[in-house]
Amino acid sequence: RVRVRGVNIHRPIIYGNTATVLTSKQREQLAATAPDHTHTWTVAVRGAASASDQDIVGGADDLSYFIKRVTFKLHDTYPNPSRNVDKPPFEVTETGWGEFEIQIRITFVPDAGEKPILLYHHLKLHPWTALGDPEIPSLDVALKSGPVHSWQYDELVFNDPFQTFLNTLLAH
Ligand code: SLL
Repeated sequence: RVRVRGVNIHRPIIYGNTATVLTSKQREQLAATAPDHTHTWTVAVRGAASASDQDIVGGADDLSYFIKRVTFKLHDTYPNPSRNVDKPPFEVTETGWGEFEIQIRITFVPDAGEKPILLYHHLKLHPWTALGDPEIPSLDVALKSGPVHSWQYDELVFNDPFQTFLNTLLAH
């Protein structure tokens, strides 16, 4: 297997979460199993198309040609906190009551010969509030301000990639 020396190629991604306050109907449905849950949220890793890629539709967000698995390590209060996702969309949706740090491990396809990389995301449930207001707004206030979004842009960089992996990346 040949490495292509001096080449580095990157793939832009975003990772993070959206969160919304549970409706009273959703809370009713959870009353027996998780009466303390207040929010539903989705944590995800997605492709970030550059402006010039905007016209690439369908599959622009499918990272499975170079990502084999994304493991989202949730807080220990969750059953089976280590969640493996082996196909797109690389995301986990859950309900809960609290914010915590999520460890995101990205494993590449075997052809890549790349070590997994670790990212950390602080799950954000509560909207930002004005100075002097409570840091965690009441559910009524949060409901009115709509879904919370917390996303990071990043680039997965491959230095001296294997020729076959480089071809795979360039073919997409
Ligand atoms: C806190 N350090 O104390 C954080 C921990 C844990 C969040 C937050 C529910 C889990 C479940 C859940 O939201 N855990 O019931 O399955 O704020």
